[in-house]
Amino acid sequence: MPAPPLLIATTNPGKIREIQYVLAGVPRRLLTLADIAPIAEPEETGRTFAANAALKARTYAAASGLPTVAEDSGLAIDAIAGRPGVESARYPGDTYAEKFANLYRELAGHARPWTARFVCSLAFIDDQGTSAPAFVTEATVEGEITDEPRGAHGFGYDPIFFYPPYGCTLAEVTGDRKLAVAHRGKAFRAFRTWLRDVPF
Ligand code: ITT
Repeated sequence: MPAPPLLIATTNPGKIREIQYVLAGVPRRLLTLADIAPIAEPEETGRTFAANAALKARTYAAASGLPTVAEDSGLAIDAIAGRPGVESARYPGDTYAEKFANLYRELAGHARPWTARFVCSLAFIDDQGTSAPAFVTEATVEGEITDEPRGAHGFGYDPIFFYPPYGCTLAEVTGDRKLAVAHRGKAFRAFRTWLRDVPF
């Protein structure tokens, strides 16, 4: 019996790379949005990561007719009440260099350490988006915002996210070292384990 399909529903190339790495070897035929007819990106209206993950999974499952996994993620900084949070992708700045500069402006005057976490909320829908997700999970990684960006690996806010056990930012380590400890790696490993036990 051929492996059933699984749509990885994200438009973010950094996420795709990490998710494909973690899900390699699962008994599913992994598809990305590039493999199917174009689907309009849903507006992320949820106020929580979990709500937006479910919204994305439902939208892409309904439009594609495929079992679909989606995630919503972001950076939550304690000194500024958890911002940018669910707005991380839309935080002001056309480039990440600009986003970092704007964040440093916001953080100026707030006492250090600037503790923060990355959050990844995952939702999987195995029908056509008509019911509640069959699997959800949320994972985090704790760290601190650095004084200046460092490192060229990873994507997004990785250069300003200092991970104390490694003594460097998540952009200064290889992809597999990041995934071993970070939010997306944890969430998708939990999903991978769950998928293994699902009969198909
Ligand atoms: P999709 O909705 O299509 O999945 P997106 O990038 O718009 O792509 P989100 O709305 O979930 O996804 O925004 C997540 C943002 O949070 C992402 O664009 C980065 O700015 C940031 N982010 C999430 N995970 C990150 C990570 O591992 N490293 C660095 N930044 C991260």
